[in-house]
Amino acid sequence: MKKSSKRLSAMLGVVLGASLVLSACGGAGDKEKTSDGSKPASEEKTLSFRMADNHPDNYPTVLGDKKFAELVNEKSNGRIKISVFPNGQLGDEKSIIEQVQLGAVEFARVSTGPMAEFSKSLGVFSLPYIFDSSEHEWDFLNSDKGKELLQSLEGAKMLGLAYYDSGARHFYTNEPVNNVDELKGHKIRVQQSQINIDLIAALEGSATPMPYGEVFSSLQTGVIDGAENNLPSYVSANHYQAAKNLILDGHQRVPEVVIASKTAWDKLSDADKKIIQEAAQESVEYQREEWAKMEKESEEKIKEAGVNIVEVKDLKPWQDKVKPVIDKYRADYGDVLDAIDQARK
Ligand code: BDP
Repeated sequence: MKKSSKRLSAMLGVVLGASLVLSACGGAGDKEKTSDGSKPASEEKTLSFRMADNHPDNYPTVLGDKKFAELVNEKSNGRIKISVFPNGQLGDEKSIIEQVQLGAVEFARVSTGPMAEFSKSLGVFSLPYIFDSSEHEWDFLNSDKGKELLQSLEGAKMLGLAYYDSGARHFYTNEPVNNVDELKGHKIRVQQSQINIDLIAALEGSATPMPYGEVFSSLQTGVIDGAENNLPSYVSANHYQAAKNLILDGHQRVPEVVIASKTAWDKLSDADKKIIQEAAQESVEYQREEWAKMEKESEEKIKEAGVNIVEVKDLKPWQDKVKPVIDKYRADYGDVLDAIDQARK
């Protein structure tokens, strides 16, 4: 019942979204003057857009989205309105990316994990242990190559506007896992991409790709033995209540990305594009501050909840075991991997 009503509202959303794009952007390229010679209608038209996020209200990405929307509204003197739909209200992440490609949803904040299946270049972020730290990751994201990747989505009918922080991902399971070899045989949920499937295969587990929103109940019912994510997701999606064993291996740093639909984008004036691009970039600092806060809070929460936390002192056995994944994808991502190495201080 709940699921079908969700689906219905998502479907209605597609129709509504499409009509919004039409009414919002229909005249954006129209340079005609009005009969009294005042400004072209396109410059005065109010534009309304939707932005999707699969996290709950107050999660750092949703706070970032709202800051982005607020800045766009301010910079356009209230003319451009972006309404944020959190909680996966407009659909799961994969379907959101598809809707953005179609122009049915104009903006979204998604993980670069599933984006890999739509725009191969972003797949590099799902490769294991390529960043040493948050600083290393962000030095790369802010480098020319990092920016180039963000701008590489046009072929997939999207635009990358900004990266958001998503920390490091760790494994968590219903049974204790004390070292890399103990992951063997576990059924682990992963983000929906081939690299993630290969990663679990290298760790001798069995990969179960599925949408994020299904992970909690799948952990509870035993459909999967474990999953992996950053600490704020582990806590806010309640995974920590179902999988109480956490091993801090930090296998990936998969940044979030704010995307725009190219269909909607192409109908915007250059001035409006600039407003939106600047607002997205300006929202990053705030999102990262909120991220840092929630990472700390989540750490406290899992300690209080009595989660069995295993530190990984030596990453070498983990890195050795997943080397075939890096080897398999080196041909695809060699230049980016080199740039990531160079961003290491
Ligand atoms: C979280 C990302 C979210 C993904 C989720 C996942 O913020 O966008 O949907 O991971 O594992 O960290 O699918």
